[in-house]
Amino acid sequence: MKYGTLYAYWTHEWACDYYEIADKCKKAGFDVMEIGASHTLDMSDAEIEKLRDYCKELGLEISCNLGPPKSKDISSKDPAVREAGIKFLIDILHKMDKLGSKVLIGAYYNSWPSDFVDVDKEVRWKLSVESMKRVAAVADELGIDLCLEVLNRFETPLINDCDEGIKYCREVGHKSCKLLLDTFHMNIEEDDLPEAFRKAGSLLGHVHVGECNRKLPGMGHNIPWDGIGEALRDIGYDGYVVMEPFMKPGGAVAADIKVYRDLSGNADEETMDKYIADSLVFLKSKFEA
Ligand SMILES: [Mn+2]
Repeated sequence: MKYGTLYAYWTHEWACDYYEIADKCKKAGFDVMEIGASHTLDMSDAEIEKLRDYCKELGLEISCNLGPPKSKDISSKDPAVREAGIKFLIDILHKMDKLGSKVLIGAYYNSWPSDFVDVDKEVRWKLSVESMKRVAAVADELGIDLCLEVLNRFETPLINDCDEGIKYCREVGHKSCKLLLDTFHMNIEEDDLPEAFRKAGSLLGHVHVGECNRKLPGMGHNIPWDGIGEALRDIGYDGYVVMEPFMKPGGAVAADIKVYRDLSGNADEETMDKYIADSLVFLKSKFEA
């Protein structure tokens, strides 16, 4: 397993300086930096190559995290919106190919954050699967994994637990179509977290880790880290394990994630750096046993 964090741990806005973040990831001991996938579309090929080479030199791999806007929802009943969404995803895959990034994660089987205006699940599910088949054909060719994130009921009506995720992947039926399980969402929806990881088995393509309130792994007491580590070892999981902590209020990140209090104990930047490095040591002690 390789360990990483979402870049937004250190930012209040979704935009950031990835060179600065890459240095912080490296300093904390990570192997993976998770970036915002849509940012790759704003980068020229030269900028993509520069970031790729910089991360390579640091020994950092890159995963890409995506929440598409409503205008690019591949489950939309509007064919023009679906087409725009499919093109958006395929354009990102080609940028990722240039970046050397092999994992596109997120709930891009619909838009995010979902507004729950149209919860006609059966119809939107079918439209989403048909759209995803076209995206997955490109991902197959490029050797990029589409790791679809199972979200809790407050963030999407479409895929809320591991069973639904498995069903969706099977309907898409492409080798690139895999699952992302996130302990924060699972804590709300699954009966048994380690058992859900076992059920996902070889379909598991990516893991997000965090406590039930999105603090760093090791800061709480509700997530069964020992059992999850055991399940991941049992299924032979060798992908990325990426932290997705959100502990600070303020800015667009906190607004989208709904963080309205400081969960860090008003930590300064130095303390935040120490928290995440300590969390990585904790996580490895549970997962690498
Ligand atoms: Mn997540």
